[in-house]
Amino acid sequence: MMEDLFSGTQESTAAGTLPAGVMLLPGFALALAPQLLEDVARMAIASPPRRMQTPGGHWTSVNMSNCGEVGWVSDRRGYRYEATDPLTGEPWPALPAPWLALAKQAAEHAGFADFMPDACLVNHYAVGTRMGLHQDRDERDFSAPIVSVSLGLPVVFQFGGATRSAPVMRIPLEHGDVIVWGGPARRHYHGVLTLKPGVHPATGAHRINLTFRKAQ
Ligand code: MD6
Ligand code: FE
Repeated sequence: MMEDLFSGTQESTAAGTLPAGVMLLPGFALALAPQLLEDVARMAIASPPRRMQTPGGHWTSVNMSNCGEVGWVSDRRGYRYEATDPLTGEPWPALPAPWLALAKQAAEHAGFADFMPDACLVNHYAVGTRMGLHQDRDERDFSAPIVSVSLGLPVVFQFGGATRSAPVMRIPLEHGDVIVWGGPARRHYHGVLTLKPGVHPATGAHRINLTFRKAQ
C-alpha cells in the first residue's frame, strides 16, 4: 500500500548514494504525524524541553526532552541515560504504543528485525538552532539501529564517517521523513545544519526530531 513512497528512493538522494547501514524512508511517518505532535505537546508539559549543558560547559542550542524507560541527559558530569528527568525528579513520560509500532516498522523496512527501543530523545529546534557533528555512542548495544523521525520545518542532515574529519554528505529531511541508521554506519559522525526561517503548518517555526534508541 505504501510501496510507492519507498520505491527507488530509499538509498539515493540528490546528494548521492547513502552509506551502507543508512536508509531514508520518505514520508514514512506522515500518517502518524498529527498524533506524534499531539503526544509531543503533552509530554512537553510533564518533562519540558530544555537546553542541556555539555561536559565542556557549553549549552545545546536545541531544547531536549525524552520519553521511554530511560532518557538521554547531559551535564558537566557527562553524557548518559537516566531513568528520571533531572528537571522534575520524575520518570520520563512513557513511550506511546503507536510510537513504538512506528519505530519497529521503520526498522524492519530497513532490515533490522526485532528492534525494541527503550528510549526516545525528543529534540525541539527553533529557527537558528543546530546540532553539531557528533557520534551516538552512549548506548550499550551498537547492534541495534537508531530510528529518527523528522517533523515540521525541513533541515539539512549531515553525515560523515567514522572520524570527525571524514567527508560529510548532506541529506535534506522533510516533515514525515524517517531515517534508519545502523550496522556499519551506527557510530558515524552526523549533525544538522542551522534551521532556516520558515513556518510549517504542523509545527510553526520549529522542527521536532524523535530518535528512538535501544539504550540499555
Ligand atoms: C536530528 N539527529 O535529526 C538529530 N542521531 O535532529 C541525530 O542526532 C541522529 O537523526 C542518530 C541517528 C539519527 C539521527
Ligand atoms: Fe545523533
